[in-house]
Amino acid sequence: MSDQDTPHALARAGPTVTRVVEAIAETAPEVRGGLAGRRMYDPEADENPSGERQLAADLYADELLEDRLLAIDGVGGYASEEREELSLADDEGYHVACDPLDGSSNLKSNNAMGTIFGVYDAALPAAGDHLVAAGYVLYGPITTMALAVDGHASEYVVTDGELEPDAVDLTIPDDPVVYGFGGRVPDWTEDFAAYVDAVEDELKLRYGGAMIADVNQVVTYGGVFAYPALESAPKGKLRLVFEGAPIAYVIEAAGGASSNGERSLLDVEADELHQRVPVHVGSAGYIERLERALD
Ligand code: P6P
Repeated sequence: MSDQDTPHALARAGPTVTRVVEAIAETAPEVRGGLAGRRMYDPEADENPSGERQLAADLYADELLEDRLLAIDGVGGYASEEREELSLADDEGYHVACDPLDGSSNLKSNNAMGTIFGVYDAALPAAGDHLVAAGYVLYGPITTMALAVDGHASEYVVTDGELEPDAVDLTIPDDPVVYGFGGRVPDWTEDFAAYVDAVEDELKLRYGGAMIADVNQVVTYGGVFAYPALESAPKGKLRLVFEGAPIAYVIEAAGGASSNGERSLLDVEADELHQRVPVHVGSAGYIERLERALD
């Protein structure tokens, strides 16, 4: 099948998943348009289930997505980083997990951020091997979506809420260029720090504080992103169900690899909805080296 005949990711999705992805794209202009007036912490909100203060923009995006996604026939549940419990619309159907505004702390500094989503064919919390689709909307200079369905990843430009295929076959380049590692250097474990010493001799630093913006650099240029286990936080910072597994699903569909330090993030059991996990994703060679370094 020639390239121009290769079906893009959304063309491989069934009717419900297609509607979920289209609804997230349709919501993107409203989310982006609502950011300017919502850069402050919501005075009524306290903290999200991970103990992080919530911006008005976090809650705004979360409410929009819950409303639009639970209205879709075939979607039984919605969960997000911003709310303690799962919202149920039906006792069957797909469960959609969202990080409504990943990297919202970048709003104050006007840097990139976005929405992460995962469509699970099981009740949440569920492991990444229950994902049937996953992706992220990136609010950068332009609004894009990276989407993976059935092991195939594509990139779209989102224009007025419509998806326009930009890269039908989204693949991590063979020659890695960039790296980005979260957490404070003194808080890295000795084994991870030794791995970084090698990587920083080979690649150049790209770290902006919003996972999907940093991951999108890795997808675009090749390399590795990690928010590793820390001495002060052995499980790292990022959430498995909302961030780690969906991003791993996209990265692995794009020909890369993921790891919690030992195995693919898609194979990590999900015992709690908001459980954290060390996240390492990117070019397969760097993930293999990471697992050897932490072994
Ligand atoms: P730090 C954003 O808050 C986030 O959850 C991820 O998007 C990002 O990778 C990480 O936290 C940034 O954390 O410690 O660098 O502020």
